[in-house]
Amino acid sequence: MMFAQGSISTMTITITAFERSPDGGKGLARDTRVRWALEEAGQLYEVRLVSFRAMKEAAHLALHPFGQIPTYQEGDLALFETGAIVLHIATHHAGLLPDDANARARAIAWMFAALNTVEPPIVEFGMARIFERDKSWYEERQAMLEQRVHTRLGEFSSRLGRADWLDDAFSAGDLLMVTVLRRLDGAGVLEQYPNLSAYVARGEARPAYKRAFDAQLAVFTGKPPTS
Ligand code: GTB
Repeated sequence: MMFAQGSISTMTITITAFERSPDGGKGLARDTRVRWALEEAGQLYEVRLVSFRAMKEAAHLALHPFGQIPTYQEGDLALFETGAIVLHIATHHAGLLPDDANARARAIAWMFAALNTVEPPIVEFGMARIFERDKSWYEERQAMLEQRVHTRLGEFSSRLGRADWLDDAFSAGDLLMVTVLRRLDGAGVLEQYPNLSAYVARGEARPAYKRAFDAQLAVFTGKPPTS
């Protein structure tokens, strides 16, 4: 598959994604944030779909030591970890990081905050909902994990306040934060923070996000993206 927007890198960018994402095309797997960053940056990219089995085989492990998706290849460069991939895209193309040095540093701090401070409790909470439901201690642990998510969301909600984005303009920090918050889809948690729900909706309304979402959904529908 190949998706085209805006200016073109001289080298082909290839990312990997699930051949069949367990989310059924809801855009919750982490290739969506890389697709979104590439769309914001106006870069063409190709997608190589990998099965769960292939992800653990030598060829893929050479690209990703933990046998996961997404990976990113561009010429001689092979990257894994979505934070590093989005930062690479944001560093080399306009649109995802401000020019002002301090604003740029703040945006990068928010990228780390999204992945290092906000994402872990959200992922832990979500994983328990999927894999631990049959455990005798599920309810008790789940209440604790949900409380940890609320702690972070409450703090983040206070900081975001009425602002549209984390700083003056949309940045890679917002991109990662929105994708992290989207992992709460269906949990009935984010809705308790109207400013955060609106923040996620603002991210999802961006044309670049829509193109990224449609492209990952097309893996399921088998139909080419419409936007
Ligand atoms: N820290 C790494 C990064 O940011 O790149 C984490 C990468 C990662 O967790 N990749 C997952 C993976 O490859 C896919 S995104 N898992 C397979 C494995 O570890 O064997 C996580 C994910 C998977 C599925 C859903 N879903 O179905 O809703 C959501 C998110």
